[in-house]
Amino acid sequence: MRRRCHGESRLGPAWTTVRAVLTALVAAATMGPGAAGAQSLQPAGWDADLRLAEAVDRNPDPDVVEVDFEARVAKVELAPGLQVDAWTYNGTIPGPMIRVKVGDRLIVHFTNNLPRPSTIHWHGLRIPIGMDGVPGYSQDPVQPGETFTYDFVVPDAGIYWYHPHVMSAAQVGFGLYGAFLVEDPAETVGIADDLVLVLSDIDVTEDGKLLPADTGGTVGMLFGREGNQVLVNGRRLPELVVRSGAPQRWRLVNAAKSRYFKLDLGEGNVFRKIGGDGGLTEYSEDHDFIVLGAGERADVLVTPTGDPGGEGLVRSLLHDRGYGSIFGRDFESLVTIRFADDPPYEGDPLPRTSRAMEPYELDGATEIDLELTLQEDPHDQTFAYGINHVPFWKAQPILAGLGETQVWTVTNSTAWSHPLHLHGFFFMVLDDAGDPVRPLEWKDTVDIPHERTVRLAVRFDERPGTWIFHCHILDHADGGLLSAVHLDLPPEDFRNLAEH
Ligand SMILES: [Cu+2]
Repeated sequence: MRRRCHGESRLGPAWTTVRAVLTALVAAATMGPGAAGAQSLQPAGWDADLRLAEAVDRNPDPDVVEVDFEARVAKVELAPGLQVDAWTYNGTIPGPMIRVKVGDRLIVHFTNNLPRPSTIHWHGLRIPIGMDGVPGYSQDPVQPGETFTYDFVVPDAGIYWYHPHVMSAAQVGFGLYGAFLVEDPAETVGIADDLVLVLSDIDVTEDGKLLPADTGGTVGMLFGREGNQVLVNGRRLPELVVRSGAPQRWRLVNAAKSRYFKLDLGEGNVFRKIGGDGGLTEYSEDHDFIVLGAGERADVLVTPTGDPGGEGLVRSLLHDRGYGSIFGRDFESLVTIRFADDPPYEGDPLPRTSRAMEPYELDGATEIDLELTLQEDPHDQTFAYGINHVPFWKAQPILAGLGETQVWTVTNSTAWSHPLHLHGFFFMVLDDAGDPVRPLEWKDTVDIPHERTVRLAVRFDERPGTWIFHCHILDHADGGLLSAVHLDLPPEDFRNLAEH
C-alpha cells in the first residue's frame, strides 16, 4: 500500500545570476545592521506540521540538560485516519528532540515500559563506552519496568540521533528513534528558519497494525525490510508553508531501518550542503540531490522557489542500493511545499560556510582489510551476513591502541549496499588515491555500495572499550553484519552476546 504521488514538481527554476545581483543590492539597501538573515522570513505557522516536540529540560543549570525518557507503546497518528500502536519514546514518533549546546552535560532518566528489553544508543556522539547503549559490549539491556540513567558531556556540535540497540531492526522499525541537535553558540550560519527533518518509514497494515519484524523471512533479512509508509517527523506527507525564495536550513536524519533517501527539490533547486554526520564540513558545496543511507545525516540550506499560491514537493528519488531495490518502484513524496501568497523573497544569496579541518596524517597508519560478505552455513544451509565471512556471533574484534590511526579498506562483495556505522568515533573517507575526500567531513556512517570498495581513516582516541561497527540496514546487522574494535583492553575481556 505504498502511496505514490503523481505529477511533476511545480517548483520553479532557481534564481538567475541577474536576480542574485539585484537581490544583493536590495538586501544591502533594506536590511539594518544585525538583522541580516537572523529574522524569520516565513509566514506564521509555516512549520506547524513538521516542528518536532523537544525534550523538557528539568534542570535549572544552563549547562546541564536533564530529561525523562519513557519507552512505551502508544497510539500515534501517521496521517489523518491512520493510527497505529507504535513503540515510542514519550508517546511520539519521532521521540522528543534533544537540543543541547556543545559542551553541555546531558542526563537522561530512561525508563523501559516496553514488553521487551531495550537501551538507548547515541548515534554519532563521541562519549564514554559505558554510555554507548549496546548490550554485550557496553551495558546490560534495560529490562521491562527497569530504569537506566545516561549521563555524559556532549563533545561535538552537529545533528545526531538516538535509538535502541536491542532487537534493533524491530525496535527502530516500530518507531523508536529521535533527533539529537547539538548547537554551537559561536556558529554564524545566520539562517533563522530552520527545521530538523527525521526521515523514516514504518510497516503497517491498512487498519493500523504493525507488521511483524520478520516479514519475508530470510529474503526480507537479505534485502533489508523497508516500511510501506514513508514518514517525515512521524507524518506521512506533511506540509510546509513557505515564502518562495526565502532561505531555510534543514538538518536531515535518516532514521529508517533500511531505506535510503535521495532527496530532490525539483529542477533547478539545489541543496547547499554545509554539514554532515559530525558537524559542519570543510566548506559548503551545492548538490542537485542529497543521498542518505540509513543512519547518515546532512545539514543543508535550501531556498524552495515557486509561484505564490502554488505548490511543490520534496521527493525521494530511486536509489540503487542493490538487487531488487529499483525494479517496479517509483519515487516517494516526502513533504508538500505550499507557497504562501507573499511575493517571492529577494534577499541575500545563500551564505557559504567553512570550517578549519585538518586531514589525518596517514603515514604509519595501520592498514585493516575488511570484506562485507554473505555466506551460507554448511551445516544448516542458512545465510548470514558477515565481515571477512564471519557473522557477529562468531567474530573476534579488531585490536586498536589508544591514539592509533587506522586505514580501513572495506570491500563489499555482496549484491546489496551497506551503510557502515562505527560507534564512538568519527572517520574521514578517502578517495581512490588514498587522500581524504574534499570537502573534509567527519563521518560516522558511510555507504559501501554493492560490489565496491571504500577506504576510510579513523583515529582512535583515549576512550578504551569495545566499540562495535555494523551495517545500519538493521536487518543486515541482526543478520550478522556487525563486528567490533577492541581499544586498549586485553582480548579475553571481549564478550560476544547474541542480542545487540
Ligand atoms: Cu547492510
